[in-house]
Amino acid sequence: MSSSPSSQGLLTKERGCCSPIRSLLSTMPRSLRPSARSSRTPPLRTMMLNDRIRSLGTLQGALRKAETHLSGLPADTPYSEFHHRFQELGLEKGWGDCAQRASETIHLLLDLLEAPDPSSLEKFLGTIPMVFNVVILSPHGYFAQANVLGYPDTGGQVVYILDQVRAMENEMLLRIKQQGLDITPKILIVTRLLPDAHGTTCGQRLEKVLGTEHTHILRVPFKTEDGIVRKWISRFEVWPYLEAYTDDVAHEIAGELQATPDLIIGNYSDGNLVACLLAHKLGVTHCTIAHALEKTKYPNSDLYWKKFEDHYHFSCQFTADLIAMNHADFIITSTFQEIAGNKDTVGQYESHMAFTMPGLYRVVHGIDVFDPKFNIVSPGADMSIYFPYTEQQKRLTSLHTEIEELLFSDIENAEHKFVLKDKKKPIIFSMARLDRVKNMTGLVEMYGRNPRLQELVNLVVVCGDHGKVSKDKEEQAEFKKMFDLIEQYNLIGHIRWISAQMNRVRNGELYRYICDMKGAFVQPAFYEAFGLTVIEAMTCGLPTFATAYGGPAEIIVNGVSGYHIDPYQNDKASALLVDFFGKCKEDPSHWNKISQGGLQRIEEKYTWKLYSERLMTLSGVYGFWKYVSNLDRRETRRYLEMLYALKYRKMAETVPLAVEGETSGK
Ligand code: UDP
Ligand code: LCN
Repeated sequence: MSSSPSSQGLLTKERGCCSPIRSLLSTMPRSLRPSARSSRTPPLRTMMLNDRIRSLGTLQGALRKAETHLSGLPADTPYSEFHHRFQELGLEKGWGDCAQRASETIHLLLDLLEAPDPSSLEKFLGTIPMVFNVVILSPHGYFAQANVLGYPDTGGQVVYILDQVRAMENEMLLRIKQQGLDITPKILIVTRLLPDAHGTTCGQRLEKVLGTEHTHILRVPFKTEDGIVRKWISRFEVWPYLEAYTDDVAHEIAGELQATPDLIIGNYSDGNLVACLLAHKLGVTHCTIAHALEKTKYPNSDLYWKKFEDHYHFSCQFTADLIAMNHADFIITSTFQEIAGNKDTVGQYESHMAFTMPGLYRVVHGIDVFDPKFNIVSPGADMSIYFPYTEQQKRLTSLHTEIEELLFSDIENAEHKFVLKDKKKPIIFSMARLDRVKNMTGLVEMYGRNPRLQELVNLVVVCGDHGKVSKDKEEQAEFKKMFDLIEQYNLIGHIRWISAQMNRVRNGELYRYICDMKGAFVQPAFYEAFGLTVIEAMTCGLPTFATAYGGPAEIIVNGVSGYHIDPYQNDKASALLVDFFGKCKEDPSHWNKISQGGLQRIEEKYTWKLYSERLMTLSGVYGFWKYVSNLDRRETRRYLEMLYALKYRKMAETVPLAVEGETSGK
């Protein structure tokens, strides 16, 4: 079920180098193409080439003349001063905003026409204007800019997308400016409209994303024959709504954008399926981001799918994942291990290569993990919120009274339970949704089993909500287990259990406050696809101990920028922590060394700036490749259509619809 060579292969295919170059000429943007004409539709704008260029020969001639013309101009000559000459030659806006940039773009294309090589092709495709309208799908859960984090189904994916769009918009604006264009980009995050919004903006149709100019959240409701679905629906139960939802989304985005998107990005299984259906329908470049597929989180969930089916509906989910990942023009992952695993664990994608769901189907070629459509583009943390504790002039000291109340007050209320006895000790801190896989209860048990660790440090966990009874079954069970463990190990006086914290700015200062106390962050998950909390803690300079299963194993270089812990070996993990805090007591520079190591690792690999530059370049490369390889991929697409119509659709119909009137998941 795979296809599509990389940019590496574009120029070396059998058809010879001229064919892709001819395609390059025909894919080069000449105008913006609005999808439908209406009174609000902007006029068509010509870009890069006009009608004088009708063949490769005339293009080459024009480029050489333009190059000669530009060589006689000062490097910073604005485009307006040479646009008449460009138009005479058949060249329009889009080559660059000044003589030097236009000359570089022309030079690149001439090189490509004369001596093509993959890296110049990638550079050229990343330089020319290709992407102005982007649609990002993330249907499930509460998607909003405030008051949602930490609830079931609402975690890092929301943080990731909100940070991603800010970085992408900046990068798009920068590129558009450098290309010498005056086009306004648009990004739409499409999520579900939840009429029962519960103190959030999830019931609002359109919401501007803070810190952006041209990015909005567009909310479209799930509908059935009975009308709009009001209640929250777990991510495991969204399947029967998605086909009708896709049609509604297509209609809404056409109205909002007044144009066909240039790129559609899906997130997680449901978003990826809707993105796939939309991209298929509109013929648009399709990118998928998995975040955390369930197959790796629930061991043996394929073999024992029947046991899980009533609650998790993995039959729908795994089929949807196969369809979306094979349809995608390119796939973005946060780490290498997410694709192909490491010596100890199976990668998220790797686990879809071959598997059996007895009585349902056997997958012999689910995905090719060597397919060049896979790209590692790692996210970062918002550096205006998460910055090193040492940057004293930026520190939010006005929040310290609130933070001290949260950590140390002697009161127990809906926000925090249990009181710390010795408030001077360093803190082991952890924060996550109260999913079983996050293993927050495992951390409490690990701490409870080691009296020496209790002597050295306090434990502070942020998870769940003391103020509400959860409707999520896993969360309910974890809640009970946590109370039981605190009692069993007699942890009162050593532990503080704080409810989910929605204020990211304060959370940033909280990580730094724990740095001031020479504490550490522990991420104990049984499996963590990536782990934004790990990145946030390290970006603040907090030494981090994180699971060896999943992304953190790659984010952290063990012993240098933090430590790996094995969530299945509690005593070994707690011994490592005892060793660390013991060493730090004797030699405080040890703490600084690990803190510095973490900061350096982040700077080198995990920033949104690096992310957005790469994503925009990839969008150009794969947009071009989609055009060149359309014929080759037709058979895969037909097969996927069949899988969707004959298998997936029937499975989705078996998932029960939500019963209105019951209270929602928050
Ligand atoms: N988060 C938060 N408050 C909480 C729990 C989590 O703000 O009570 C944030 C956390 O800072 C991070 C995200 O939610 O930005 C969780 O992302 P991660 O990748 O660690 O895990 P996920 O929830 O996506 O599985
Ligand atoms: C979902 C997860 O479970 C995390 O591991 C990731 O960090 C997050 O999405 C963002 O990709």
